[in-house]
Amino acid sequence: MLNIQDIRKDFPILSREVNGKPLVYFDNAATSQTPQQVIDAITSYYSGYNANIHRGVHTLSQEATDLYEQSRQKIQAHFNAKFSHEIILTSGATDSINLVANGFSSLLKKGDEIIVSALEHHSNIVPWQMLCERTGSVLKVIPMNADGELVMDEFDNLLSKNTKLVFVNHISNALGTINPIEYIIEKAHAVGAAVLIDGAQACPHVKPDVQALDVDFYVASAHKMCGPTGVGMLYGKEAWLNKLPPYQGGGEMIAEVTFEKTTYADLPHKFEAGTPNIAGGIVFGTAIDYMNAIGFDNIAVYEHELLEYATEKLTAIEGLKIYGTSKHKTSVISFNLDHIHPYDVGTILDKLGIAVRTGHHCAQPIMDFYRIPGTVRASFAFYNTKQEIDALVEGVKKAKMMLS
Ligand code: 7TS
Repeated sequence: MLNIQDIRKDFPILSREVNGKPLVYFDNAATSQTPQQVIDAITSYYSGYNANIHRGVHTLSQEATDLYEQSRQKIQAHFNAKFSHEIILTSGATDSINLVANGFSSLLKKGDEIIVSALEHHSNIVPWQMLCERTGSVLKVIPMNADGELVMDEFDNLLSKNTKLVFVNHISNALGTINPIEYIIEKAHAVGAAVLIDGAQACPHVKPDVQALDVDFYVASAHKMCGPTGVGMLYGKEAWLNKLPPYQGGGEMIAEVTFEKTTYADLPHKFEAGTPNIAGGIVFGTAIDYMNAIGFDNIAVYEHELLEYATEKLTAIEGLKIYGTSKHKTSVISFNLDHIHPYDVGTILDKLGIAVRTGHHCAQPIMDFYRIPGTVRASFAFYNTKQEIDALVEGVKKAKMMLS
């Protein structure tokens, strides 16, 4: 059992007010809040050992390098990667996806097929469209049903010997649906396709095991899992990372440079050109330690309780419709009030100190499917409470009264 009141003390922002009301932070799917332990680790870096990494003989540089590499090992252990050099530190999930999409430019040819899903974030659609434009490959889409689930029969039909890549998110950021990635990976591998799983929305809720999944690529952003913005990771199987060409050229990613020919560094540095977000990389590990100390099993049980509680209370409001009603979902509730624009509901909730996201959540095809401009999205984390959900429910009732 989690002691939520104790956990909340770790997050200084949770005790602030917004518009004269206690902050109720329900925009965790956009970014999570930051515990003091992570804030302290950022301060320690800048006040104690700020230096560039992998290049200095001096003590500060060595200390920073050691902690950066230790963090990579923590990330490796967390995701159960076989080698630490299979963990590439990037600026986030978007960067990780673009790295892979760019690499596949040289491996695909006209007529090859790429499969994405109807539930993707734009960052897992646009880079593949750009890749198709460059290579003449064709993008195919696994459709969704009214509950916000992927239609697996259709996926089976899309697969063929031409399928080279499949990209699906682990959990939908707009609806909360948990996708059957084990099935998708197995079926894609059976036709010889590689699979990238976008775990940006999953990693705050579950602990993926990349070896058990046998996935080729898995991406995540630290800022959705109690870490800072501007840092994330790409897991790739060693064989795939060796096959992909470098993404960006620059310092740190080379073995030797002459004007005639440059040779590239070994993994992971081949994909890490330039000075990275050093503090971010180091405290990504701190954030993972923090979440593991709370425990992903505890998080799953508690967040499910919040999801059920909020679903029941919100559904009882007349005229409120929830989008994303799969039995397999995490603590994201997307909803609309009859005839009322989501932005107007969000604005009234903000006046009451309640932070939600409104709009298409960077997943416009989902909104098109439902023929709506967007939704109000409340996304819960392990530090939220039922009392906060009560405040949301009262706020939504108030918005309905004011806007009807
Ligand atoms: N993939 C998914 C499933 C996401 O939810 C997000 C961000 C991204 C990729 C991109 O992550 P980034 O860290 O590179 O930006 N999702 C959201 C959201 O739902 N609201 O704001 C960001």
